[in-house]
Amino acid sequence: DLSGKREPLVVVSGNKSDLGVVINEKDIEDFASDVNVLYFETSAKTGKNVNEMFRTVLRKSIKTKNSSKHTETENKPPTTTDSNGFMAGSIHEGPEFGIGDFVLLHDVTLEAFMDNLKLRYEKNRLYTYIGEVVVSVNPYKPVDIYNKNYVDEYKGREIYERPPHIFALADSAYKTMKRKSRDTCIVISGESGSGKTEASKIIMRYIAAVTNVGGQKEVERVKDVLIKSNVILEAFGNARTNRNDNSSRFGKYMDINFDFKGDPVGGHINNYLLEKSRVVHQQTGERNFHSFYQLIFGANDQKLSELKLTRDPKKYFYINQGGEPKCATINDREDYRSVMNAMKTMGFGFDQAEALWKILSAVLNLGNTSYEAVDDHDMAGISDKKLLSNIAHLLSVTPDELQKALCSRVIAAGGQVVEKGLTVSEAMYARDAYAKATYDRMFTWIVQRINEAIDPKASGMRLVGKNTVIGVLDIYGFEIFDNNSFEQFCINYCNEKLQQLFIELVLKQEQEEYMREGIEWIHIEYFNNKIICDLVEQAHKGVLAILDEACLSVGKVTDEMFLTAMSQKLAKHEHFTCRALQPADKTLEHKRDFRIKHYAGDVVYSVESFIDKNKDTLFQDWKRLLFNSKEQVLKEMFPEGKQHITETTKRPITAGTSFKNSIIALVDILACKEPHYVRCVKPNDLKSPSVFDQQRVKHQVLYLGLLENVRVRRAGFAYRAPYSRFLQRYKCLTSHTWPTFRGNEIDGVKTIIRTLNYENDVAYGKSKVFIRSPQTLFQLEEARDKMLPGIIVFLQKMWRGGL
Ligand code: AD9
Ligand code: MG
Repeated sequence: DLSGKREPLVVVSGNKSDLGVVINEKDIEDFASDVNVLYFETSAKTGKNVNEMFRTVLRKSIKTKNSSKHTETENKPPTTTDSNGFMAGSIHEGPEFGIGDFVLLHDVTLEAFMDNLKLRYEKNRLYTYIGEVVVSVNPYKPVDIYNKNYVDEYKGREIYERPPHIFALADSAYKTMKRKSRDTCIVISGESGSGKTEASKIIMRYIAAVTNVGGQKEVERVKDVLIKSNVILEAFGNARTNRNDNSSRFGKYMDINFDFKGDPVGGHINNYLLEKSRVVHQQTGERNFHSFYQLIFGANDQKLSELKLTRDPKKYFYINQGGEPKCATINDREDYRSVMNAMKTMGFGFDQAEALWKILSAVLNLGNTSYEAVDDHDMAGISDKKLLSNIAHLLSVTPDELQKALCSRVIAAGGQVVEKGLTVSEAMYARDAYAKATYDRMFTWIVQRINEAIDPKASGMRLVGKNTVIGVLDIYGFEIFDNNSFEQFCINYCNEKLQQLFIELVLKQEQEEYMREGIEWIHIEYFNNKIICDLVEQAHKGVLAILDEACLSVGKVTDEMFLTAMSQKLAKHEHFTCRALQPADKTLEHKRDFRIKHYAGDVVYSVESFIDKNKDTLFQDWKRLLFNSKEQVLKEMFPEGKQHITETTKRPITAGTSFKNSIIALVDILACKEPHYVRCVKPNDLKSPSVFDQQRVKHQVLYLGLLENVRVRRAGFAYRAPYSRFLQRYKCLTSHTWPTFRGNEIDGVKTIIRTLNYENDVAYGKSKVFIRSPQTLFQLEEARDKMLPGIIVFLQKMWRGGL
C-alpha cells in the first residue's frame, strides 16, 4: 500500500479472482479518488477485463486531476518552503509562523510554549500539534481555512504532510477507521467559549466533504440529517452566557456510523445533563435557551396569538431576568426558520413540531403564574384564571386539573389517597420544578427523535460487512464561576474524568508502549488526577456517596448537615476542605462553602441546594397530569404518569449518581476506541479576535496538561511504526530495498536507516521502529515524495508488461 499521496492512480497486477473486495468500477473509483495510489499485487498474470476496468478509472482520475488544476483559487493553503528546506506546505511553514509542533520546541518551558502559541495566534495559525494532539486557539473571527481547497489539501494525507489543521486530525481519525476498521473517537476539550462546538462541526463537515464520492443519494441524505441535527440541538440546548453567545448547556457525544466503504450511514447521540435551572433563572447578561427567543421573534403574528404569546420578551419572567433579550451575534428570527427546516429534514411530523412550540409557550406562561393565599392556612391558589386556562389549553389538559397539579399534592398514606394543599412558597417552588422538568424532558424527547432519524438501521441502506464508528465528544468545559453550585460540581467532575482518560490513554500508554517494546525510557512525572475522581465518585466516602446518603435518610436533612458529613468523612483528603476544617481560610467566605482542588484549579462550591438538586424530586401530580394530556408528545415525555398513586415507586436514582453512571459509561465508550484529541484554548474573555491574554492562556495551558504532554512526547519518540509498514512506505528510498528486499522486515528497516544516516535518531523496539524527532520523518516523507513519479512510471511499465 503506497497510499496517502496526491495523484489518484490505480495500479493492478494479478488475477481477477484474487482481487477480493474490489468488485466493480464504481468501487474502484471510490478508492482511487480517496487513496491516491492503490497497488494490487497478486501472483498470477493480469486478466484483460480487469486491466480495461482499471484503465478507465485511471483515465478518469487523470482527467479529474487536470481539470482541478484549472479551478484552484487563491484560497490555497500556505505552500511556502521553509528555511530548513522542508517540503513545501509541510508542517513547517517557515520561522515567521512559529513552530507547527510543540514537540519541536528548542526548550520545553512554559515561556517557550506560550511564545510559540502567541506567535502562531498572531499569524492566524489557529492550530498547532503536540504529536498527534491538536491544540486550537479560538480566532473569534471568520477564517477562510475550511473551504474545498483545504479539504482537498488534507484529504488522504498523513498528519505531518501539511501545516497543522483540524482537517488533518479529522482525516487521521477517518483513515484509521477506514483502513484499520477500528472505531475511533475525537475528544474535544477546553473551557467555555474555547471553540469545542465549532471544532466538532468543522470535523463533521470535513467528514461529509470527503465521503460519498460515488454520490449515493441515501448517503447524501444521511449526511444532511447528521449536520442538521446540530441546528435543533443548539436551538434547544444552547444559550447565551457571559462567556459565550452560543454556549452548549448540555454535553454531547455523537457516534457517526460508517459502512465498509467508509460512507456515513447514520449515527447516535448521547446527551448529558442539560442545565435545566436556566429555564427558570438566568444571571444578568445571560439568556434562557435560544428556542424561547426563536419562537418569540420568529413565529408569525397568527402563530403567536394561537400560542397565547406576545412578541415582547420583557413580559415573561422566565426570559427577562438576564436583562437583554436580543443578542448581537444571533438572528433568532432566521434561526427559527432553520430549526423548522431542520425538523422537516429530520422527519419530525408537523404536529410534533407544533407540539414543541406549544410546550415552550406553556413553560413561558407558567413562569408568569403567581400564587396567593386563599385561606387562613396560607394555601396557594391562582387568581389569574385567564392565564391558567391558556396554559391548560397549551398543555391539552383542563384548567381544573392544571390548578390541582400546581396548587396541591396527592399523596397515598396508609392505603388512603389524600390531597394536600401547597403553601404559596411551596407552589412557587413546584412551578419552577415543573417548568424545568418539562423542558428537560422535552430536550430528551427531541434527542430521541433525532436518534430515530439518524438510526443506521432506519436509513434503508444495506449494511454490508463491518460497520465502524467515529465518535465526537463535545462536552462542557471546566467551569469556575463566582457562585458554583451542583451543576458546576458535576461538570467539573466530568472534566476530571476526561482528563483521567487523557492521562491514561496518551501519557500512560505512551510510557507503557516504550516499556512493552523494550525501549529505554526516561520516566516523566505528571500529575495523575485519579485522586480527585475518587474524591467525587468513590463508594461510601466520595462526595456523591455522602450526598446520596444525606438525600436518602429519613427526616429533614439540610445542606448544612451534608456539609458537616463531608467535613467529617473527608477531613484528611488533601483535595477537599471547608470552613469547619480551615476556619482561617479567607477564600471560604461562607460557612456553606467547600473547596475542591481540581486538576484545573481550586473551585469553591456552595452546598446550597445540593440536596434538592440531587434529589431532583418531581411530584407525581405533574407526571400524571401530562401523561393524561391529549397531546401525544407530552404523554411520551412523562411515561411514569401512567402509574397509579397507590403503587409504591422505587426511590428514583439521584441526579448525581445518574450523572456519574452516564459519565462512567461514556468513559468506557471512549476507552475502547482509538482516541484523537483537540485541546481548545480561549485567547481572552472579551470574545475579541486580537487579544492574547497571557494570564488566561497560561492558566489553560497548565491545566490542560499541555506542557506535560509535550514533555512525554519529546522524552520519547515523536513517531513510531511497525517494521512492516515502515519498510513498505520507505523501501523506495534505497537501492538495497527497492523494489524488493529479500531479508526480514527489521533488517530492511535497519538498512534504510543506516543508508540514510539516521541511526542516531532511531531506536529499534520489538515490533516497531521509533524515530525521535519529527524532522527525520519529514525528511523521509520529502525524499519519498521525490521518488514517487519514478515509482509510478516503474509500476506502469510493469503493468504494461514492460518489466
Ligand atoms: V461552551 O463550553 O459550549 O460554552 P465552546 O463550545 O467551547 O463553548 P464555541 O465552539 O461555541 O465554544 O465557540 C464560541 C465562539 O467562538 C463561536 O460562536 C464562534 O464565534 C467563535 N469560534 C470558535 N471557533 C471558531 C473558529 N474555528 N473560527 C471562527 C470560531 N470562530
Ligand atoms: Mg459548545
